[in-house]
Amino acid sequence: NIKIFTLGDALITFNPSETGPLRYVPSFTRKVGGAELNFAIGCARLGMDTKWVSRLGGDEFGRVIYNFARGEGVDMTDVEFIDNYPTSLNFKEIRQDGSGKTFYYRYQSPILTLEPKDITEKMFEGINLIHLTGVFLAIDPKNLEIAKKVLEIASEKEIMVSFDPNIRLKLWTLEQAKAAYTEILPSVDILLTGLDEIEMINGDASDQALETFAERFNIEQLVIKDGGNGSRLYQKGTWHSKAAFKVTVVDTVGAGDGFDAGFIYAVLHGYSAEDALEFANGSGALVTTVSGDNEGLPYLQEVLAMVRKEKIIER
Ligand code: KDG
Repeated sequence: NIKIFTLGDALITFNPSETGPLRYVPSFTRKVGGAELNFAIGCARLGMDTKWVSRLGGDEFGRVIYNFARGEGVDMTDVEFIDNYPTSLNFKEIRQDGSGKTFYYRYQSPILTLEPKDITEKMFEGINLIHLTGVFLAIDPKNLEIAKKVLEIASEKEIMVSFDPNIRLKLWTLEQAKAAYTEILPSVDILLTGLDEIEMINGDASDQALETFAERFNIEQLVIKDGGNGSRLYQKGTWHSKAAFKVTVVDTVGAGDGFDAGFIYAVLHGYSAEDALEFANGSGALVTTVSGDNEGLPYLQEVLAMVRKEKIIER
């Protein structure tokens, strides 16, 4: 079976009981979030063996995240509980159109205890693809060293690398983000970025500017996610594109992670460029139809039903 590796921080996510400004929201539902964990759950639901490396608070909320991720079938071998580092929190504001704002309480994340020396070759046995995101890099400057260690092992073992910049300007500045990405990108095979993000990173998102960007960093597959407008892929000098699926949006947070999981599944299963974009669009769209950062991540049959427009028998 295909094996995926990812690494990152998770949080307890509080979803509001009502849409609109957070100051008027009286109650929340406790859920689980974290870009890389969402990705890991997405991959696991699509049937891939997925390892998530992390550190969790040695508290009740750390247990919630652990049990949730384990329940989704994620390989938790390299997840440890850390005492005296409370699990981070994220309160979400959701607007009527399903788009969101995040309010982090993320001051001393347990993942700060992860060191480059904790990354060992053994973690990568049988791994086909490594996925990193900018959220992990944004949490602490030291995490760039950890990412570099992961990338060194990737290059030694010739493991494919995907990266999602996941810009979080509440965690660092654009200048800091760009400096870190510049160090990571030369090792990236598949870049999965939002159109708004690549515009920020590159200053210009015209086709020509993106082609130059892909060539500069030697990125094999440059994937541009554009929400309701669909997605595009630049590969081997050619652009491919696919329109988005029309769905009723409830909560957009996590859609990008769902797209990433879908795209990686499709690439590792030999899909053509257009089919991979379509599969990823379907996977991302389904995330937005359910409240929460990862609850809507689809199982394989659900994406297949969407892209082939087949019916699932419901009753
Ligand atoms: O991509 C979704 C994530 O943004 C969410 O689950 C929380 O990791 C998170 C973050 O830092 O925003």
